[in-house]
Amino acid sequence: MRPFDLSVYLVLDPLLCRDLSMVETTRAAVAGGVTMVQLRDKEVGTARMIETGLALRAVLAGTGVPLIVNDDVEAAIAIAADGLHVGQEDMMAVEARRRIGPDMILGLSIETPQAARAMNGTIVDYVGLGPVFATPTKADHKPPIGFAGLAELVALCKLPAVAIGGLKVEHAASVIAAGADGLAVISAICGQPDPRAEAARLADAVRSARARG
Ligand code: TZP
Ligand code: MG
Repeated sequence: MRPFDLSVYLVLDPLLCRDLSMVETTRAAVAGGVTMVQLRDKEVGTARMIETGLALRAVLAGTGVPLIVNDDVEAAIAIAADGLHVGQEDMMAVEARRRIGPDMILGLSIETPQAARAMNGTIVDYVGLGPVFATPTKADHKPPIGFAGLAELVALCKLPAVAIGGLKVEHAASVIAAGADGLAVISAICGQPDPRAEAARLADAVRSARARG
């Protein structure tokens, strides 16, 4: 498995990316300092995921930034992505690991202490914890957990952890203080007038939060 850094984890959303495509948003965000990129598109099938994924792979080649595919194991394998991210309602983590093999990064969404306790930590490489705040970006999200809930899940999971849900640059210090390794964001980067500058602000905020911690 390739090494990964959860500090600033960009989750792509094709609708929010608007005028800039997901590919152009990624190019800008990586120049600004994002450390992970996830292709997440709930509206399209595997063929389209593969097409976009290959374009993203080309943009990320040589940057050291891993490409993670949300939910679509076939697409993840077809494009030789660096990783796969699954939610609780998606394929079981065990089945996902079986399909992708031992070397691909596997991320799992955890929303409750029950899910954290039920997780098989030996087959998962990192957890996505949240939503920290309510967010219009995900229609059907679970109740927000806040920073106290985030700290509880970090402690239960004992794995590299990235927080998600309504996070902006001003939340970086609290996310790091809760014990997470970084912030996953959609709307803080996708659809922003200057995704590169927003990514740089997030990367700086995480760096200074760590330096202070
Ligand atoms: N999972 C939990 S909240 C969320 C996902 C995919 C959406 C996060 O989007 P935003 O715009 O960063 O709040
Ligand atoms: Mg999913």
